[in-house]
Amino acid sequence: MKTRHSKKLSQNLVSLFLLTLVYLSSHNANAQTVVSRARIGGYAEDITYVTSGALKDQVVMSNGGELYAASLTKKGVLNKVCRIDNPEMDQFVTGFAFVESEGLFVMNNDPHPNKLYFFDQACGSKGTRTIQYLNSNYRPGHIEGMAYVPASSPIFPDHLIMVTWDDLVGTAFRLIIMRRDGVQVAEISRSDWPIQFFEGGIGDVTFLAPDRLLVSLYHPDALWTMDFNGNILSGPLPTGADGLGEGVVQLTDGRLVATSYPQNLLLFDKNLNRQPQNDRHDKIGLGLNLPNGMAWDSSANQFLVLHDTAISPGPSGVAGLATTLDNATPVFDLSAFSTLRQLVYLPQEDIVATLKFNPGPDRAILLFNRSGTLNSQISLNVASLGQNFGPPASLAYLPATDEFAVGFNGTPATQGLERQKLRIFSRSGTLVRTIDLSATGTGGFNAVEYFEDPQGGGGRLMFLSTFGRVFITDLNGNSRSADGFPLGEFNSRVKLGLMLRNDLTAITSGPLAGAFAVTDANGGEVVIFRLDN
Ligand SMILES: [Ca+2]
Ligand SMILES: [Ca+2]
Ligand SMILES: [Ca+2]
Repeated sequence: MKTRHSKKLSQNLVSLFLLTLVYLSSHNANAQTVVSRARIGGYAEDITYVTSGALKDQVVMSNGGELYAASLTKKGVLNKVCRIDNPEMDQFVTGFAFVESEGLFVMNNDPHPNKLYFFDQACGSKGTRTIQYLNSNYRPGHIEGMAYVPASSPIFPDHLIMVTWDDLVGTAFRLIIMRRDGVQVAEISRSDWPIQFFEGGIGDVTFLAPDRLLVSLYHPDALWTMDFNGNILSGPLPTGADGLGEGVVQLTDGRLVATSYPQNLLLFDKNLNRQPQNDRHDKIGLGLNLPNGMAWDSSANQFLVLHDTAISPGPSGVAGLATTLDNATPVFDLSAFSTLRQLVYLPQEDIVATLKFNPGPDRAILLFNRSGTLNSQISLNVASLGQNFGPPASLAYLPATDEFAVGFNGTPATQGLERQKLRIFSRSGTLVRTIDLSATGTGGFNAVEYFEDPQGGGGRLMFLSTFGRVFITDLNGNSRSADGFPLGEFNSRVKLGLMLRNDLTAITSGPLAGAFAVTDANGGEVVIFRLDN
């Protein structure tokens, strides 16, 4: 490509040649090859019961970006059905239901709270419908589970219900009742609901024959029945389990099924008595659920994966994951910790570091020895920093300078600007400098990783940015070379097939050296990819 023929070529051909050169160098800087991918963990967001079609008589769950189905009567295996792939969806599905009168699934998507997404039983898109709220000014702060009211109901037959939250602090929760075309016709919302409703929030709702509703809360007191005016009829139901709230559905035979973390199915008879002997405890992938941190362990040529730390039930920890993505071994337990995300490895000290992001006073970089003992920590709380950067969100380690790079979420007043910054801390916890990323056009990023430019350009940073955008900068946050070329940019949704991406790692040793891996926590997925040079 460096050959020059310009003297022999017409002006037009030179232009074409130059255009081709630009195209090729842009292509080279932005091409990626997926090496491998795997589901390593699961998390059920909602369940429904299918009464017709290919999945008839099965409980179907939305789990990661996929649907899984199981027959409860035969105690069959939990099968992957299909993958939801809709370019309008910018988040995992939080609610879904089987619409009996159409034989279709309906789903919601939190960034688009005025849209309903319809799919057939093979995940084929059947279009969207617009939700028209009774109050045209209403825009929920969050949306959750969905339910279908069967034609047999004396009240709102053949309608949909969706759980909405006015905000994320529990001000009000609503059960939005709408026609299948999205027009809201009623709502159920009470300020005198039991305190548990406001402590945990409503996760899901199901019609309970003949004329009631049952809701599930993100609370140990999870299950309550009510009438269509929101009057509590019974609850909390004894469940004998933690981690409920995401999904609840009544089967045609009257039995009730509720999910518990990560995708257990808890059975109740038609009188709502527990039937634990009929429960399901399925594992998806390697059981590394909600993997929201990933690092490369160059001492063992394996990945380190932070898992199950986002929600407390169940053992959480760091696991070693083989590059084949098909087996994992525990490295250390983190059950004594919660609200952790991101993972980095410090090879010269054999230390694993993660971010404690909540509650506020506990914000810190936690450094663990491989044995799992806490080695040290760097406080990132307001008192230590002398200012409020909000919760820490992303973490990288800069080996040449022995520093940590931290991205913060900001406060409500500062988040727009704070999310465009990368804060560099020394190992003793001093804020050394701040990298301003505003010139890259980013609105924020979920993760950042250090790697060595294989072209000899020195240290580089790769950012997993909003809406799937991935870009590369130098260690000062410049996303272009001195002569104006992007250092690298691509879309991870298009190129890697990931809806979300929580952390990434550069692979620095072994046969995959030079490649990268990304993890999607809610998708329970890992993708290994290379940049093509
Ligand atoms: Ca949900
Ligand atoms: Ca539901
Ligand atoms: Ca990482």
